[in-house]
This record gives sequence, structure tokens and C-alpha cells, in this order.
Amino acid sequence: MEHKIVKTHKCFYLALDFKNMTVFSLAGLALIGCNATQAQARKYPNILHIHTDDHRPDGLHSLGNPLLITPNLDLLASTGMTFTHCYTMGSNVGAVSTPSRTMLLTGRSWKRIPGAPDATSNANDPKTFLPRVIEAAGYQTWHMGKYGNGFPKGVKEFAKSIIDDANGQTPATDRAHCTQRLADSTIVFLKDREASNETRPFYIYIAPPVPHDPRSAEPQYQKLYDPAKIPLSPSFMPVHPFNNGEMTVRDETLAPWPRTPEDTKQQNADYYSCISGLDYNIGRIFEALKASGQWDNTIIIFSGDNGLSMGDHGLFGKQNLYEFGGMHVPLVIAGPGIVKGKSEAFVYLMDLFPTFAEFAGASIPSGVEGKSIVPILKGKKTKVRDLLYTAYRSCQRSIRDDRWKLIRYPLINRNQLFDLSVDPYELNNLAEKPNKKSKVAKMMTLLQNEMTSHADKDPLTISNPRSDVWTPPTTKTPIVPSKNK
Ligand SMILES: [Ca+2]
Repeated sequence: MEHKIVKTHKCFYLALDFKNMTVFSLAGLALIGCNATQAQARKYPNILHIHTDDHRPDGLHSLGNPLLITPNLDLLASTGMTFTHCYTMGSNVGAVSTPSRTMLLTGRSWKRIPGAPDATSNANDPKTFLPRVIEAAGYQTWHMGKYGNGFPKGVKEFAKSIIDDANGQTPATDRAHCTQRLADSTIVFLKDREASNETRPFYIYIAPPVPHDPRSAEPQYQKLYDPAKIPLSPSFMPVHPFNNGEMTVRDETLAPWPRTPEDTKQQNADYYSCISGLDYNIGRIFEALKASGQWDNTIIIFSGDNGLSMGDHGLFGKQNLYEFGGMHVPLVIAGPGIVKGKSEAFVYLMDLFPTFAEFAGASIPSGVEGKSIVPILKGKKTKVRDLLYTAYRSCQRSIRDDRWKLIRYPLINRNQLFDLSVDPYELNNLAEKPNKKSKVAKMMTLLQNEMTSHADKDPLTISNPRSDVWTPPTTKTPIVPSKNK
């Protein structure tokens, strides 16, 4: 029954398109007919989404880190559109991946994802999850990769899902070869499609569990990076200057206090080597896609689930709201009809839900809050929102526009105000300057408005704020936790 609806739906789309075309006659339309399979093969693109784990927004050579060796993903960036301001909205837990991946596959904001108090009544319905929405539009869906600390209920809705997150939930514990396994399986999937004459377009969701720690790359990628030659970030600090409310969460224990240049450089070298290993195997997938004849009809999306501090501001986790912190992620989209270039539009990962649905000609369920960025990809719009709000538990909130950014720490009654046009690393806090009082007040109002519209009911001010003084534990060596996130 559902298949029949799909066919009708496709015919509707075909008819809409033909209304605007004069070169085809009605007879031509009849010849093409209402065969959904033919229509999909002809008109609707494949979707290949590569969604990595803990990938910084500058985590490719082409995204602003000249040290990184990432030729395959750079090629993708050179042929499509790079979004320099893509974010995951927020997290109510230290494992930022969990709400991030849930927002991606549901299109809902962090306080309205399934299970949240303000979720809509259909939020838990698997038919509203992205794989089912795309499948209902006539797609073959396939997932491989990360499963834990994500949205297992959503991942299970792919027609086929191969779990490989190398964290003990599967036999696959060899992290150094996880991207190789992902590429091998994806290549087999593409070949099987060809062999079976599959005519439906595909929606592939590859979720490599890298460059998340523990950072194990094969030796040939480790050799690419000499830790001694890796410069420290301009925002490197031995210790974060105050208690941001989450100073000793798991990720922050992955480096000694105070942070040292030597350890920070080594951790960055390991991070880079994982990214180069990922890039090599992505290149293998690209080759297979070209060999299958599907390259020109495939929209490829590269993104990360959350950002990561790597010594920036004395932090090593994703539990903070700096630009080189937890919420800012990379996003590159390339494919047929997509304009080449860079966009500074404020985008959330949840926007990919309606964007993919639009690529696929799928219906968008009620309750989806993400906004399609297809108009930006086609050069018809430059933005879909004016402000960008992010949040972490009850201890951090931020709001930014094209120039100004406010980070509010409600539990310690502290503000940071940065002029990002001259201070991209957020080093010069202007919040206490007398001539910036009205700017802080205005940004606070904008922040409260965004919070209200996203069902974020946490207070921005509390009656008994804590001290903001923080003294690092006297640990001499990094604490390596037993379980990955
Ligand atoms: Ca992650």
C-alpha cells in the first residue's frame, strides 16, 4: 500500500516539473509514464552522507588547516559548497553525539527530540525518522558505522544497518582499520546494486567513529605528522580561566593539567592521522561511485556530529560553546545542481533532515523544525536564519550573529562577549567593558527569545550562583577512561 502512495507521489512531482517545461509533450509524459522506478532513476539523486565523529570545523586542509592532508574531501569541497557556520544545537549530556545524531535523524531541536519533555506526539514514531522518510520516497537506504552514543532507534530504520563503532558493541574493536572496513562494505554495496540492476536511488549514511579518541591510525598516516612541527592553536591555554560548569567531564581528563604543549601537539598529530586515514578510504568510495556510473547523480554530504577543543582555551572536550569547541562542525555538500563556493549561513545539523527530504522529493513529517538549505545550495538564498543559538546542559548558553557572540554561564553568573570580526579565537572578552553593557543586554534578550522558541526553559540567572574559581586536579598523567563515547 505504501509503495502505491510513493508512485502517486512521484507522478505528482513529475507533473509539477513538466508544467514548467515546453520541450516535452504530453505524449512524452505518457511515454515516460508513472513508473516510479524509472522516475527515480532519472530524476532523483542518490544521497551519500559521510557523518564523522568529533570532527572540528577546520578538520580538512580545505577547511582552513594547511597541515592536514585530505585530498579526497578537499576535492569534494572544491566542487561543492562549504558551510563555514554549521552547528549542532545543544546537548543535555556529556556525550554530545547522542542528541546531535538524534537531531540529525529527526529534524527536531535538542529539547524536542524523542524522549524530551517537549517532544511532539509523533516524535517517537519511526515513520518520522529520516531513513523511513527517504525510503517512503522510493529510496534504498543503507547505514554503516557508529551506533552507540547516537540514535539507535533511528539507525535501525535503515533497510540495512551494519554497526561498526569499535567500542565493544560489535566484534569490531580494531579502530585503526574502521574506515577501511566502512569503505570495503560501501564498495560491496555499490557493486551489489549494479549486479542486481537496482534502479531505486540510494541513501547511504556512513558514520565513521573517527577522529574520536582513542585515536588509532595506521602507521602510514601517523608518519604524515611530526608532533614537533604542529603549531599550537592561538587559543591554547594551560588551564581554562574559570569554572564553566563541566571542567572534569570524561573528555577533559584525556590530557594532563595543566595542559602541556608537548601533549597537545601529540594529540593533534594523532587526530590528524585519523583524519588522513579517513580521507584515503573516502577516496576509495569515491572511485567506486565513479566506476558504478553514479557519481554524476549523487549528492555527497560530508559533516561531523560535534566539534572538539584540542587544547583551545585549556579544554579537550566538546562540552563547551567556543567556536573551536563542542557545537561547531564541518559541512560540505556537492552534487548535481549545487553551486560551488562558501556559505556563511547559520545552519544546524537538523536542517539536513528537510534538505535530504527535498533532494528525495519526500514529504516532511509534522514537528520537524530544521530548515531546508536547498535554496542556499542552489544560489537562490544566502541564509535561512539570522541568529545562531547553542546550549550545553544548564551551565552554558550562547547566541551569535554575523559579528557578536555572547556566551552566558548561568550557574556562575558570568558572561563572555566577543567581537568575532576581529577576534575569531575568542580571546578578548568585552562583556565587562562599560561601553558594551547595552550590547550584552541586547544579546541576552535575543538569547532568551531563541531559548523560548526552542522550548529551552533553563534559567539564564539563578539565585545562588557558584564561585567561578576552578583549581585543576593534581593528576600527573591523563586518565584514560575504559569506555569510548
Ligand atoms: Ca561525537
